[in-house]
Amino acid sequence: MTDAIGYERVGDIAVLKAQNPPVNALGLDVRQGLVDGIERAESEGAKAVLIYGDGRTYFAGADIREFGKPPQGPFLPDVCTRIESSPLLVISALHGTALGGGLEIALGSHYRIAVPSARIGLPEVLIGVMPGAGGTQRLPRLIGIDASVDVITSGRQVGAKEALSLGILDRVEEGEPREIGLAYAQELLDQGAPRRAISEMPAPEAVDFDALYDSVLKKGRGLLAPAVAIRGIQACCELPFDEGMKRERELFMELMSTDQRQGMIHAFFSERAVSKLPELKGVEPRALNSLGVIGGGTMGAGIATAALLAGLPVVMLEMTPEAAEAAKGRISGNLQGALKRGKISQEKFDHLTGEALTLATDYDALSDVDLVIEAVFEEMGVKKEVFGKLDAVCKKGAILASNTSYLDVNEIAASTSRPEDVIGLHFFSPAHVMKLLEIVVADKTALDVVATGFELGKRLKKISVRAGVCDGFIGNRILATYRKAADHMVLDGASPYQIDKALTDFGFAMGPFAVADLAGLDIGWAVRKRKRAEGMDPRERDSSYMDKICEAGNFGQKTGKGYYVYEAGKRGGTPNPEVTELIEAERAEKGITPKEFTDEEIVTRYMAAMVNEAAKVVGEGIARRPLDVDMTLLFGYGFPRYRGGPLKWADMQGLDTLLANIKSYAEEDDYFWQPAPLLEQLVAEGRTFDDLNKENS
Ligand code: 3H9
Repeated sequence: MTDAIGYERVGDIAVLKAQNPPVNALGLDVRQGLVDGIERAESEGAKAVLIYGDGRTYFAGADIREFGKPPQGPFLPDVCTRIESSPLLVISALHGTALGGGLEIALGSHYRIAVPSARIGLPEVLIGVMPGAGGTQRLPRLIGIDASVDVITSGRQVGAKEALSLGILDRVEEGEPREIGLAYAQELLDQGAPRRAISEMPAPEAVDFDALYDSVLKKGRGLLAPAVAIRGIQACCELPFDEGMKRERELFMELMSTDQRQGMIHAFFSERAVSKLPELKGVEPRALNSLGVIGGGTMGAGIATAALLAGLPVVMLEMTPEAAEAAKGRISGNLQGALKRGKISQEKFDHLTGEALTLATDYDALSDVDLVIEAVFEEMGVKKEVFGKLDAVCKKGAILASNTSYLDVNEIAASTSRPEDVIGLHFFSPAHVMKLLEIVVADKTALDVVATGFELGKRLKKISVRAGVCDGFIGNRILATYRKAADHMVLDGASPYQIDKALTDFGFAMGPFAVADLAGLDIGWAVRKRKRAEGMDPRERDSSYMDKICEAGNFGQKTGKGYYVYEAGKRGGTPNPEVTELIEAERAEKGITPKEFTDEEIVTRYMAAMVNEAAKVVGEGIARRPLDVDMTLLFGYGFPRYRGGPLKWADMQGLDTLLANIKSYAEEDDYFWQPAPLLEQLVAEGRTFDDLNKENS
């Protein structure tokens, strides 16, 4: 037997204990150990077998790190079948999370008991595959089609209570898994309970699976796995069990070979790796028991809301008592949302808007907080004034953070007497909803201040990404570039609507022009005016058609008109014909003969601009690793998760093809399309961005 499964005998019961920390993933040793354990129990004359997990959980699923490598037997579906076909009574006792292959082992068992805190599920679609060890064949036999479709296509975790009512569990009981499992097994033996093999139960009646497939595919916005899983459930209804298992395996292997699976698994591991920076190993964060927020607009109120929900008391500083009250109103409004969705109780709501939140108009109120985040007007002079005041009142060791989205954090830090305590914490609006947090590390920021930034991110349940100082940090800098590529395509002949459509078809949550309408066109307009006033490089392409839309007071969604026209009460907008006319006029004025762009060309150029700038961001050390860029785009910019992120996508396309595209675009416009030195280097050395991830994690 392998060490991954412990074996003991308690009377007639053979006990198999999974011991493969941290999550008892079903790697080769565990699978082999389970088979060996069942065989030993049978040969030693045990009457029942109890399977449970040591440590924090039952099996959390197949070992995802084995995916993409040649599979080695015993395979998981065979292990489940071996367990089920044992003449002994097999009982699984669940705690922690019984997910994916873990739940499939439990479904191969004849009886299932769990502790109340256990959660079960088939989350395979969330990593781009589908249940591949009988999940689509056994679950529908046990709980029917509707509930199976819900559990399998959502990948959600189901609590023990619900799982009991669905019929997935036979019993829920407080206690240690070993103890409750042993007692249950003994009880079943005493009763002479029969072996219950789910594979022998009748399959549910078939439904219109084609229609179900189509609707699930549509809902997945390009993600294939949930729809393909429907075909597995279909096989359960239409084929005998053994053939259904074969069909499931084929479908599983089909998904296993897709780029989507690679993208999703890259996202899974990267979202865990992103906050683990080699330089922070062993660095203790500073104390973090209270937070100050300066400025109670949408952003400041969102940050305060997130902090309150995470259990941190907040001091909210505003200019006047009226403004402070208005800030409190915004925070209460945000928390109302949480209250309505049942995330917090009325009592908690009262506490968070009561004693946990202090309103202030005097900087002295911040003298004792551990960390202050300013979210005031985005102007260097204003920021420096705020930091000067903070420097004067905050206690020694307090962390002074700016929520700036593009200003120079080094310059802000230099305006204080304690630059080592200054950091950028760039939240995304609405800050209590958006998952991304850019932690902007300035030249002199102390390591334990960086560690505290990550600690804050963890408590607020954010995906925290380390960024260096530059205009726009990681996300907004890359956004500015791919947005420009889209603008250039508009001047050259594509319409904003075709571009938005091509990119949402690619999987983005929204296209760049719909995003601009949402963010407010006044932002881009102000940037264009500033850049023109500062003097633009003559080689840089500029466009002014949207200025006219803005001059007429149209700033996008908030005014009802921008690239699109919005009607009250309707989701999304329709193309604004004025924009099309203005674009045509500008092309004529500039002497541009518009050309046709295919959707594919649009995506190729847009992505090339994104990847090229991302490679510059990594090459300059603004992002430590390619995966930091990937997670920024995924969690802050609506990049499709199933493509892994721009640099994972680039690896899968082939970096040489990408570089060749960039070089061909540079023949038209060598100012905008300067290839990133890092990209050229990787191509020359035959390496990938993922190689860099591995070398730097
Ligand atoms: C499957 O089962 C397919 C089958 O149907 C068919 C096969 C033929 N493998 O998340 P955490 C690591 S597909 C390998 O930080 P938490 C994780 O990377 C699988 N490693 O803890 C991390 O490592 P590190 C279906 C795994 O408490 C450490 O464990 N199952 C796996 O916040 C701790 O994880 C799933 O998709 C794995 N399966 O959350 C479940 N799982 O310390 C995926 C975790 O080096 N897992 N690791 O960073 C999860 O959802 C969460 O990890 C879990 C724990 C809820 C279990």
